[in-house]
Amino acid sequence: MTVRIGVIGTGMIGRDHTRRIQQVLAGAEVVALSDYHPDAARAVQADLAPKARVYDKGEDLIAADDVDAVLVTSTGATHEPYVLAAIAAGKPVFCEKPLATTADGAKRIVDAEAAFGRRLVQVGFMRRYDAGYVALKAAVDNLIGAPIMVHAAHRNPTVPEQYVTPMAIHDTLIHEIDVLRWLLNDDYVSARVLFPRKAARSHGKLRDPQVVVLETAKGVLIDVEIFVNCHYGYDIQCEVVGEDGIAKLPEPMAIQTRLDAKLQNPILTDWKDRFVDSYDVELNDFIKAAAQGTAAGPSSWDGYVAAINSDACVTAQEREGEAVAITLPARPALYD
Ligand code: NAD
Ligand code: ISE
Repeated sequence: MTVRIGVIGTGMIGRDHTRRIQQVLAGAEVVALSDYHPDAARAVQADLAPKARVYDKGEDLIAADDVDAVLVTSTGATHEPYVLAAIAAGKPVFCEKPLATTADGAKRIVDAEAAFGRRLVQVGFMRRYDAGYVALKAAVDNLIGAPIMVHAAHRNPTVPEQYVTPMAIHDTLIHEIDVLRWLLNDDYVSARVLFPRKAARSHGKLRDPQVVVLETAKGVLIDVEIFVNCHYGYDIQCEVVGEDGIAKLPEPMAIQTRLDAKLQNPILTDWKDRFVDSYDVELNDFIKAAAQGTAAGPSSWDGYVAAINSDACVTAQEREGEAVAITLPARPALYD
């Protein structure tokens, strides 16, 4: 079966996922496109999916008879209504992070999916599909003994002026928030945020860098440095300290050179290149599950938990240095 997919939001990642479905992956075809700016949808149609129909409204795309499954890749604040509409239509939906911009919004999605009674939603937490993180998880589970500490870093070369301090949590740390609880098979009980002096390249409305300290239910202490104007590259680091040893996320494959009396390894500069393979694998997982009328991988429960944790981290930013407690509600049986 070829899964007929409609894509809502044809900006940077909507275009890239359309390219994946049309040119890289098997088993699916983009048959519909929609964007708040119809010209953006028409441009993707012209470049990547000439047979796709362009809809003015995302809701009409979701309702279309020839759309089997939906990709929501629009701006974060617009995700919730589209995901709810897809659940109401009984169609599998892949939603880019964040699932919703508030924990209440994410809970409405969890409630709707639980009431529907079958998983339909996959959230775009692609790091769970990254070969490096998968290998790291195997080492954490089988080699280094029970985890005690995690040291992590999420560094971007630069961010635009519109990127303000809470976005370091909602837009950036959210990947660590998801992948580290998956990696440790644990949940967070508190968050603290510490700010060193502001880096010279950080702009007016952004306090950059910052360090988020998360404590888990099993007593693991995690420090994550977020530095989104680090200038030198896009760099994701993760090291887990266990009872018996240490496991570290591998560096992306790169050609090492010995040239001009220097030993050098290139560093990537764009997140699209760093996780290019994991985006392929996560969408492949979505297509396979959608062909069966369901969803797999990171669930709306994971999206909801990420939203609760993100809210706690933003409060912790506001209360610099203070520990903010995190409690999770009971998990519906659908997500066991
Ligand atoms: P973008 O700004 O390039 O694209 C967003 C698109 O959504 C734009 O074309 C915009 O016109 C459209 N849009 C806005 N409101 C809309 C609405 N109501 N209905 C339909 N379309 C609407 O942004 P982007 O970088 O492509 O990010 C999109 C989403 O993907 C965000 O939620 C972002 O956090 C997420 N994202 C995830 C990753 C990842 O690594 N998983 C990377 C980048 C972006
Ligand atoms: C971006 O939105 C992403 O999701 C990337 O994966 C992340 O690394 C980057 O910091 C975000 O801005």
